[in-house]
Amino acid sequence: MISAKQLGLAAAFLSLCGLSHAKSNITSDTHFYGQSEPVYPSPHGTGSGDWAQAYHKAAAMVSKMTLEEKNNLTYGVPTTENGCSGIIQPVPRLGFTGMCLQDAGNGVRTTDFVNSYPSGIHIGASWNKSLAHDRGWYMGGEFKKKGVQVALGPVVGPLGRTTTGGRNWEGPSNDPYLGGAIAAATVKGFQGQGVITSVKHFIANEQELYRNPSVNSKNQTVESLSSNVDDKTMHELYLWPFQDALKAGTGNIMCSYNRVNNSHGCQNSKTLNGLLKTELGFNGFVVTDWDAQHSGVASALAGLDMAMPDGLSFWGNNFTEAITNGSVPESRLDDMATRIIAAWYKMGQDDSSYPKPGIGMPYNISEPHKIVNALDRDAKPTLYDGAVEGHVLVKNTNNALPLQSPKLISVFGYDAKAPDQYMPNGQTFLDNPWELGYEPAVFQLDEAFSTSVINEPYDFQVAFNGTLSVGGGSGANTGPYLSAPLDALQQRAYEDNTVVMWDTGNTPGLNGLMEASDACLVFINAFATEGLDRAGTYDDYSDALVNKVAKTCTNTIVVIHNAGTRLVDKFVDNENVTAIVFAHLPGQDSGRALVSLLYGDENFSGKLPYTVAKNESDYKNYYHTGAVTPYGLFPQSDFDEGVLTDYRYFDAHDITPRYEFGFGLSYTTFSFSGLEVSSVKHGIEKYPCGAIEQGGAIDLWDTVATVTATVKNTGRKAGAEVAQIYIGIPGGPMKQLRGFEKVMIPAGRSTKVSFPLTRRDLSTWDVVAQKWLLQSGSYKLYVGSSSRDLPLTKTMKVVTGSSS
Ligand SMILES: *[C@@H]1O[C@H](CO)[C@@H](O)[C@H](O)[C@H]1NC(C)=O
Ligand SMILES: *[C@@H]1O[C@H](CO)[C@@H](O)[C@H](O)[C@H]1NC(C)=O
Ligand SMILES: *[C@@H]1O[C@H](CO)[C@@H](O)[C@H](O)[C@H]1NC(C)=O
Ligand SMILES: *[C@@H]1O[C@H](CO)[C@@H](O)[C@H](O)[C@H]1NC(C)=O
Ligand SMILES: *[C@@H]1O[C@H](CO)[C@@H](O)[C@H](O)[C@H]1NC(C)=O
Ligand SMILES: *[C@@H]1O[C@H](CO)[C@@H](O)[C@H](O)[C@H]1NC(C)=O
Ligand SMILES: *[C@@H]1O[C@H](CO)[C@@H](O)[C@H](O)[C@H]1NC(C)=O
Ligand SMILES: *[C@@H]1O[C@H](CO)[C@@H](O)[C@H](O)[C@H]1NC(C)=O
Ligand SMILES: *[C@@H]1O[C@H](CO)[C@@H](O)[C@H](O)[C@H]1NC(C)=O
Ligand SMILES: *[C@@H]1O[C@H](CO)[C@@H](O)[C@H](O)[C@H]1NC(C)=O
Ligand SMILES: *[C@@H]1O[C@H](CO)[C@@H](O)[C@H](O)[C@H]1NC(C)=O
Ligand SMILES: CC(=O)N[C@H]1CO[C@H](CO)[C@@H](O)[C@@H]1O
Repeated sequence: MISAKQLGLAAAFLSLCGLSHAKSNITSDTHFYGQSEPVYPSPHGTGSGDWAQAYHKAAAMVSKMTLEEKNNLTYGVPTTENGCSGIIQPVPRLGFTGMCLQDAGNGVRTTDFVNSYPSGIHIGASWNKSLAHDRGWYMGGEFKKKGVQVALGPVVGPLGRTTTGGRNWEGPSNDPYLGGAIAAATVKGFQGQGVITSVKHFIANEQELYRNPSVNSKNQTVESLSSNVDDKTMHELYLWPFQDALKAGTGNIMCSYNRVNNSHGCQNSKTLNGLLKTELGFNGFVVTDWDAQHSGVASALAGLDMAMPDGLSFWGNNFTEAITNGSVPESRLDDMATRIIAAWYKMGQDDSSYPKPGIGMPYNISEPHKIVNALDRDAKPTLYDGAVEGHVLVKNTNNALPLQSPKLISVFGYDAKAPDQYMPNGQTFLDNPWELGYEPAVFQLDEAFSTSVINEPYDFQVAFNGTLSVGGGSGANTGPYLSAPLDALQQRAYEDNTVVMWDTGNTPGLNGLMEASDACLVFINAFATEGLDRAGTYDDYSDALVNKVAKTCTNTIVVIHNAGTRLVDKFVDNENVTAIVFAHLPGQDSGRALVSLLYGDENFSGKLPYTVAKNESDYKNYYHTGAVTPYGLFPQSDFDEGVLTDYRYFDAHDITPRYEFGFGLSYTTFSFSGLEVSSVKHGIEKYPCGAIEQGGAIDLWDTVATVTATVKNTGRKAGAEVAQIYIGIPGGPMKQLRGFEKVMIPAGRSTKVSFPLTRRDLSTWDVVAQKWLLQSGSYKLYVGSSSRDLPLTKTMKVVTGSSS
């Protein structure tokens, strides 16, 4: 028997936004039960679609396994044989070789002879799906060579709801459509190599503060944050990019640390059994985020399939007892095992040529170890193009850029040079903030947190000890080298006969020379890491540095390596600040890519994957939330803005941003014309009725309408434009991104772009029918170069067959 408590079942219903009425301090979590709807039993994987063969093979293998062998597939064991983030033991007698699960988003972590790729946010800013695919492909090849079966990425949640969220940089965008498209391409690239992707963090993991249970200053346990999300917002926003990744075939999903409607992410039956495994037909397995398991029987029944990094707390050896005494049906264990083995077969990991788990992952990188060189020369163009395309130019006045054979440039700022220590391949790896000389802010896990975190000084926000090419935490890794901006500028100076002066200390002291400089480049950054939300989106130190240089230098060019949104209003209107580049997190080819852009060998083609406000008060959720008494021990975050995040919120409240979502300049100009709706399927059913395969009802992906437009390069240089289509769906936000195409156009030439719109693209989530609803009505179409530069508009009528 399982108690209501174990299942997280309803004791009393509590409405989503009705959390403010209780007066006394809450000391037990029973108060919250019932917010997350129970969905049982856990559905068995169906092996639908292209999973059929893998399921067939998996069922055959699992049927030969003993109870203990099946059980052993479901949890990690500690090992000193390799440095994998987690391992699953082999079952040699049946030919299952085991698994290595390894971080993460920027490339293989905690090992050597691997590349450090541009981060998620950087690829989001490229708006280039084939680039995302190629990055996944080459990165996947490295994971494979290192003996990794499951790569712990890509990230599509957080989705940037909290502007200062510490992990926003790991995912591509604050917009679910852009994030989903980039993630789907990434999954296809990775899995094309035979590496299973773990798309994470499922779900509504929108801040770092309170992500895990903690102990406060009064020695009380503070539960992990509950993200309270309504059903419509869940589907239209947070679930959307996961759905794309599922459709793309991901073999694994990682459940998150946070709670959803007060039920832990890894034992929430509604999100796992309901949304993921029933509605979206997931055939693969669900793994916990590390140590995110909080129950044994309950998590198994709620749909969790694998516990990491170990089974010491809940499952482990003793989980078999829960099967034999009937608390968990053996069919659930069979389903867990089948899902895991099926994913393994589907990627071809049974092939004897697949490197053995952990073969290139030394347990301790500082001790002698066998070198497994995963570097692949063929990856070089992707590393470089990826670094180039994620730079976004937002200001360029007085023809500041591109630089034209300057005689003298001066370089300022802590972010220009290579890090003082640790690179390349030093003993410590650049994956912890404190290794950058960056001290962690102290978590104040009680009611007082808000003031103490918000007022942290600037040094909690910037990485002082050298250029920032990746954020901190499990998304980070270390490449073979790091091309720092100052090094690349000096190389270029050698070629051009330019003089480069620099002062990367804290006080620019090159007065005199600054006045003679053709350009002054100021490098600043905005640091972020897993485990810590950012203290803000701008810091006085960096802003003052920019203004100080601009006091003397009339051509001040600002380059910001930003791990998330960075406000620029402290210097954007300074007459001497002539150019601003959001350089994001380019990975190892950082400096080389930047210099090509600054000198016009390459053209800027990136666009902001988030909104830059004029002021922090313009954002709805600037800081993390949750510490509201009387729920101090049970932090709550009500997602009551619904789908109105990022540009949807700015549109709804008529707030003018500094730089809007989708914006970015080029060295050339583009015009748009000829918006046409080339086809609309009328008379189709208003609800999808197709079979459920992984990704959901298959007809959700049918093209319902196709829209075309012409983009012309009206300038004198070749360049790439990202044509974007936004749609006003009846009853929905003013407009939402529903298509984009990045096209390279020679000077003076035109290209036609086409936006196929699927049923899902045009639908809203119907909470009563529990289906995507395609409405009969007028859809407003907007096409252009950013979310606020949309010169082409049209109204498209859709008439469904069975509308009343
Ligand atoms: C709730 O807790 C706070 C902080 O510990 C305490 O000051 C307050 O008196 C408590 N209120 C009640 C109603 O117990
Ligand atoms: C959370 O609660 C809201 C409001 O009751 C509901 O719409 C939504 O479906 C719930 N989500 C989950 C995952 O329980
Ligand atoms: C299952 O795993 C445990 C370690 O957790 C190990 O001791 C045991 O031998 C394994 N059983 C089988 C059948 O592989
Ligand atoms: C997008 O990326 C691909 C692969 O790196 C590249 O070949 C292509 O030129 C890029 N597209 C544009 C328009 O820049
Ligand atoms: C904190 O609580 C734990 C568990 O309740 C207890 O073992 C420990 O002694 C307490 N520590 C202090 C400093 O009170
Ligand atoms: C498993 O059970 C044994 C004895 O029944 C107990 O000593 C041990 O702590 C249990 N292990 C776990 C991980 O619960
Ligand atoms: C069955 O075993 C599990 C795991 O040891 C335990 O949590 C549960 O309470 C047991 N149930 C019964 C009815 O004995
Ligand atoms: C790794 O090896 C180095 C050098 O032998 C040693 O100083 C360090 O403590 C080791 N680290 C771990 C986690 O074992
Ligand atoms: C990082 O920079 C800070 C501030 O300038 C300095 O105190 C610290 O020593 C530096 N750390 C390293 C590892 O260089
Ligand atoms: C811009 O540069 C000129 C020339 O150095 C200087 O006089 C002026 O004060 C500067 N403006 C600002 C806002 O610093
Ligand atoms: C936003 O406005 C507040 C209040 O006027 C001000 O203190 C803050 O510096 C502004 N932020 C920026 C980025 O300008
Ligand atoms: C990425 C891109 O648009 N590159 C072009 C930028 O402009 C130069 C000079 O016209 C071209 O050579 C690049 O192909």
